Parts: sequence; C-alpha cells; structure tokens
Amino acid sequence: MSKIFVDACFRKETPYTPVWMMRQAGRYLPEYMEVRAKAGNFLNLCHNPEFAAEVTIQPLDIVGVDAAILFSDILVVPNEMGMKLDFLKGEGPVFDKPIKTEEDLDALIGGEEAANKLTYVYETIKILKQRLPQDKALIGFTGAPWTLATYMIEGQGTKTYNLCKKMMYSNPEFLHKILRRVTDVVKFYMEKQIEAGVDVVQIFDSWAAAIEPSKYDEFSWKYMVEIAEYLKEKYPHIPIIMFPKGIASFIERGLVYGNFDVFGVDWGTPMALAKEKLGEKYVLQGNMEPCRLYSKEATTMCVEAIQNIMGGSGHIFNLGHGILPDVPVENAIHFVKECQRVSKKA
Ligand code: 1CP
Repeated sequence: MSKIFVDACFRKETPYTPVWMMRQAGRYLPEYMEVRAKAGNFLNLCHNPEFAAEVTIQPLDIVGVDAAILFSDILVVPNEMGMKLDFLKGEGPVFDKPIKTEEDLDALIGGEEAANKLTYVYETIKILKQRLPQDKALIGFTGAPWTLATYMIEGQGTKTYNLCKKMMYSNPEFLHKILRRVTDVVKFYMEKQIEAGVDVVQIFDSWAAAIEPSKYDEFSWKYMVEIAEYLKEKYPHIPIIMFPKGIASFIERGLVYGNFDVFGVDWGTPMALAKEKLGEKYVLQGNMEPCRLYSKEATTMCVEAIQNIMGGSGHIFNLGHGILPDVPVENAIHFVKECQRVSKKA
C-alpha cells in the first residue's frame, strides 16, 4: 500500500496534501504526560521502546496527522558518544562535561560503534513498523551536526552560543574536527534507522540561525548535504527532509544546494520566497507560525494562505517549528483538519 506522505515527498499525485507537526508527540497531549509519568522521566521514556512507540502513535490517533515521527531526542547521539546527559526540570538538557579540549573529543566514542549503542531507537522503530497503519509513514530523524555540536560545546541550550562561536573564529579547525566526528556517527545512525524500518528521515538544524550567513555552508549545510548524499546513494527510495531553521537570507541568495527531496521551511521564511527559490527543485514542507495554533481563526487563515501559494502540489503541510506545550489539543486537531480540507482534491 502506498503511503500518501512518502508519495508527497516524491512529488507524486496525492488525494490531499499530507500534514504532520514538528514535536507532535509531546507535552500538549495529556496522554503523553501519562506515559512520561509511568516512565519516570524524559530520558527513561526515550530509552524504553514500548513507551516510546506508544507516544509516537498518539498524535496519529488523537490529532489525525498523516505521518508519525519517531519519539526520541536529538541529544541521545552525543549521550551515546559518551557525554553524560540530564534533563533538568525547567532548564532543559545539560551535559556534565562539555567539550573543551582535544582530549575531551578524543575520549568520545565515534562512528559505527556509537551508532550501535542506540539499540533502543532501532527497537522502537521495529515495534512501530508492526503497529502503525500501513498507509502511515514513519519519520526517523537526527539533529544536524552543527545543532548537536552547540549542545556538546556549550553543555546546554544557549542564547548566545559564545563558546561555539569563540571556537568558530579562533579555532575553526577544532570545530571542524568536532563536526566531522558527529557527522560520521550521524551517517551510521541514519542508516541504522533506515535499516530498522523508517520510511523518511528529517535532519533538524534548529540552531542554524546562530551562524552568520557567509559561514553557514562551511559550518553546517555542507555536513548536512554530505549526510543526505551518503544516504541517497544507498537508499534512493527513502525521502530526506532538511530543516534548517532561520536561514531565509541563505535561501534568498540561492545558496541552498544538495541531493535531498524535501526542504522544511521555517515560519520566518515567506512560503512564496521559498517557492520561488526552491520550489522547482525540492518539495516544500511547512510553514505555519506555531503560535497561530492558539487561535483557530488565525490557523484557518494561514492554512488557506499557504494552500493558495502552494496550490496543492510539491507541498507537505507542517508548522514552521515545533508545537508548544500549552496549545489546546482541539486547536491542533483543527489545524490538521483544515490542512486536509483545503487541499482535498475532488
Ligand atoms: O517531556 C518533556 O518534558 C521533554 C520535552 C521534550 C520532548 C517531548 C524534549 C526535551 N525532547 C522531546 C522530543 C523530541 N525532541 C522529538 C520527538 C518527536 C516529535 O517531534 O514529536 C524531537 C523530534 C526532538 C528533537 C529536538 N530535541 C530538537 C530539534 C527539533 C526542534 O524542536 O528544534 C532539539 C533542539 C532538541 C533538544 C531538546 N530536547 C528537549 C529540550 C527541552 C531540548 C532543548 C531545546 C532548547 O535548547 O531550547
């Protein structure tokens, strides 16, 4: 049975434009909070394939999206490379020993050995392949090397990125060494997710906007393209979605390149601009401002506007970044229904 989401990624004709939401499995769902409480904490949830599979499926049943995204976190990768990770209440992720020196980097596990430690992720995928309806796609994912490196160098989320940027301008060779190590793990990690059964993969470069545009290719995009090209060569039937957040000027100047299928448009980039610059080469995903979900009217207006620009082809509906934890579930359902309604073909 063909999957509408996979078909749309390859620009095939579909009965309507499929829709999913970044961070669709999460705290806005009371059912998620229940499973998370059973697991004890967030990392336990990621490590337990039964629980992770359960929360992955929730948004399909509750919200009606057309694809499931594997429940995990981007930070399990540096964690399995040997960096101790905690999620502190109210503060987010914290690594106890951020990378400061060559010795710190050398001490980390690399390549396939690190990817092999993520067995709970592959186990979750295998469970999901059995439980997901045949017509729904499963999206696997990773953080982009740059976005992962920001946490590995800063030790936590950051507003200023000063440690990463100090390294970028005063010791770029070392930053490249870190990015190389992460890229090599991520290639194996994505490959193993595909072998375990994901139908599509997405690379999240959530902190792309922290890099000045003239340096974006050097420190992030080229590594993402390397991963995409490695996977495309081996698995041409698996669509690849690139989501770099906050790089409208890079798009505008025609600097996006590479062998992948879908470009995820963030909410700060006008869809019309993305269409003009990228719409011929790539299917576009996105891009409603997630806070519109607080208002059903604002949601409907935006869904219609995006539909008018995209015209129901070469497009996948999504938010322009993740859904926030205090969005009413009924508004998320409304968004999904509106996307399916406005794009339905007679
Ligand atoms: O339950 C909780 O309290 C934890 C909240 C939470 C959740 C639900 C975190 C902590 N991660 C996740 C799941 C998650 N993370 C998914 C699941 C699948 C889905 O989308 O439904 C995905 C794809 C991610 C990816 C992720 N983690 C990104 C990239 C995507 C994005 O939103 O930009 C990033 C940057 C992270 C790091 C992260 N994980 C969690 C937190 C609090 C953070 C830090 C964010 C920050 O630094 O501001």
